[in-house]
Amino acid sequence: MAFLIDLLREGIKDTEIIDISEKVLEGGRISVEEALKLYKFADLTLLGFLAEELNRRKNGNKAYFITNIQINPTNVCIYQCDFCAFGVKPSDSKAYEMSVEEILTRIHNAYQKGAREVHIVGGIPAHWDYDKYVSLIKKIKETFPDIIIKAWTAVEIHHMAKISGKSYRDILSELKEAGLSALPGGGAEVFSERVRNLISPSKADGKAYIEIHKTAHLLGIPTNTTMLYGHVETVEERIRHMEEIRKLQDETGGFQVFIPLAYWPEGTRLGGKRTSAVDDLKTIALARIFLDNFKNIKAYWITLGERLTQVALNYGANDIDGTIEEERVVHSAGTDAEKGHSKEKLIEIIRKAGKIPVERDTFYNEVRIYA
Ligand code: V47
Ligand code: SF4
Repeated sequence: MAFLIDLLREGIKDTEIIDISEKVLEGGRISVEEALKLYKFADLTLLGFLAEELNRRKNGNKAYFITNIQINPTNVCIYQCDFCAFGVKPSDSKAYEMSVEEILTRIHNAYQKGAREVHIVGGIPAHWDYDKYVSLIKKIKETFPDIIIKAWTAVEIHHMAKISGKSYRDILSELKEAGLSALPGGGAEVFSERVRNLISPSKADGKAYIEIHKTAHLLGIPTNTTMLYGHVETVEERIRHMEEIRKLQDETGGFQVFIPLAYWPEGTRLGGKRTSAVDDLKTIALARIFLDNFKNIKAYWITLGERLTQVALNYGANDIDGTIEEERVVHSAGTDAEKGHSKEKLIEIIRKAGKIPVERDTFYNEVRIYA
């Protein structure tokens, strides 16, 4: 350790950056201000070095993937967030809704190929009642008892509360009873009120998102969590977002993984530019350094593409998500990644990044190590 710190002192002129780096290497928790300094003034290579050192202490040389299927049951959505090219009005020529039979057939096909998780996230149509959300979970669980269901974001849970008059607690308990095992992390965007008012003023806000995840944790439902970055937010707003997440994790320990989602602008009302690779890597690295109470940081291959995902696995990330089969949300906004990948391809992506591929389940239990 002393050797690493001496090395830093030799290479870096800025004493504040050296002090923060020393704190990180000694396992200390950095403040919002320190994180902001690191993002603004530390080299990308220094951030990567610090993040990867912390990652290796927690995860060794392993990187995770899962054999799963993502289902986006409908793109019809009452909210129309400005950053989203997926959600459309019912009258739109691109509008679709899968029948329950179609959803079951898709899951059946993926199950035949070894899928152990179904991840459900979609639009929020006005005509779905509360029972539709619960009965879909029940039907999937009855048909595929050993598949794990990770479904409905906090935005959907908040909407269910509005249309049913039930509490978050009752809704999550009923979904759990029906067969839901985990919540995905979508819908977090950036918690700042300023940002929410600009990009998605009417859906569940940051406070509701945190309350729903906390309620899930207290009911024994683990959850994932995200941050959509690279649109109108400042770097400080990103770090404050991660601070809220770090606080709840201290309280409950119920988050399994943090997933920074790079914004894709094509076809959105918000427009703008794609994030740069440097910003993507800095954001992943900073998440690893700032979120000292997280074991897992995901480099989502759908938003980063295969090559940058490989670099991210050496900048603090230890997970790349899964086989997916057919992703539609980020593909509507122009990502050039494939729609899904075979398990063999994910193993190759991880191996070529210099890491040991490990197949995991939804809860990050190791299923098979591909040494
Ligand atoms: O909530 C929407 C984001 C999320 C765009 O929990 C966009 O394991 C980029 O949350 N550019 C849905 N992103 C996906 C999601 C997710 C994905 C993978 C794994 C997990 C997990 C969760 O996609 C939405 C929104 O934040 N999104 N539009 C866009 N233009
Ligand atoms: Fe609807 Fe979700 Fe897209 Fe917003 S991000 S428009 S809530 S599908």
